[in-house]
Amino acid sequence: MKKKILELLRESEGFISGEKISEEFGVTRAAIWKNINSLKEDGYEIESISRKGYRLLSSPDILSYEEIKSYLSTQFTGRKIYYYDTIKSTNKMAKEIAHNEEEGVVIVAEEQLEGRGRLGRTWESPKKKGIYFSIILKPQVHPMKVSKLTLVGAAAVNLALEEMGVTSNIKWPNDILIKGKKVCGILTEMSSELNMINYVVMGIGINVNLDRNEIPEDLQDKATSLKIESKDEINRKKLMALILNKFEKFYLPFKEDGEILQAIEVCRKNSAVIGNEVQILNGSTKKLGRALDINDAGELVVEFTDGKIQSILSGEISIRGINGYI
Ligand code: BT5
Repeated sequence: MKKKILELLRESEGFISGEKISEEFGVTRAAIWKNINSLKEDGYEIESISRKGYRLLSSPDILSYEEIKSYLSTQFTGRKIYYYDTIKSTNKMAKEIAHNEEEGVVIVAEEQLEGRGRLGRTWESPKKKGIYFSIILKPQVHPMKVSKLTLVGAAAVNLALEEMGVTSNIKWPNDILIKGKKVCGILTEMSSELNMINYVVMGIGINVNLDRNEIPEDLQDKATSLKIESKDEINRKKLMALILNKFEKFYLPFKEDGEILQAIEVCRKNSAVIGNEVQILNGSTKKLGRALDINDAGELVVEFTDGKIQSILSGEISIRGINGYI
């Protein structure tokens, strides 16, 4: 009922009377009053004037389905969204519910208390300053193909940022950088049998409206936000929807035959890595080389210092910058 009343308020230009809302939904005036109050508690600014009725003045800056849907053009991605004000980790929650949910379901939170990176690392997720969400996927392809899915997320974020007027680069396989500093990280996790995927969870975290002093001390020299770089507040609702739109477009071919050629092309064109000297970290060993390309399987092609050329399926790399490897 609350959602329907919100919809009606949005659609009506000017005031809508309590009487009209009661007629529309067949509920009492008291019930309407209760729902309006609940919407106000959610952050909607609603003016109420006796004999005139109710008018929506403003909507809160939150990432619920109701708020992002006007920008969404997907068939199934983000058409069901579990929205949390605070959560430990959207990836953790997504994995808990994935068995009973359909592909495309999204878990989003305004804040994560235990946001996670790869290998047990942390993802800083301050409240309402970023976008933190996870998408549940159920592709019927071989589990071996899943690691390249991260590139679908990376290409989607890169193009969505471009559409918002922010130029970024993709640091294979899971980071988005602006001028060499990390603005977004992607964590892809999977549950599978030997040759069948149960589910994949792709978590995307983006630093959106953080000011410089809101970036944690230890990340100051390697992290940034969209606001810091573009010197403007960014519309989080629109950005999240654009990412989901582009994600679905790149993901559909993967569902068909496990290929993601369009996404890989975006990752190549906007790569922060190709042509640069890189350090490949594998457990405790480090190898130096030059990144040559990303092949059609989504692997990074590297020429090592001994002249050997190898394709790397997934892993940790750092790029040589002016101050050494970052
Ligand atoms: C990642 O790991 O970059 C994956 C991050 C995924 C976060 C999303 S948010 C929604 C979903 N739910 C989750 O719990 N996670 C996902 P990795 O490549 O391992 O990078 C982690 C490293 O990035 C940390 O060790 C820090 O050095 C740095 N870092 C942490 N928070 C950051 C931030 N907000 N901005 C930039 N860098 C950060």
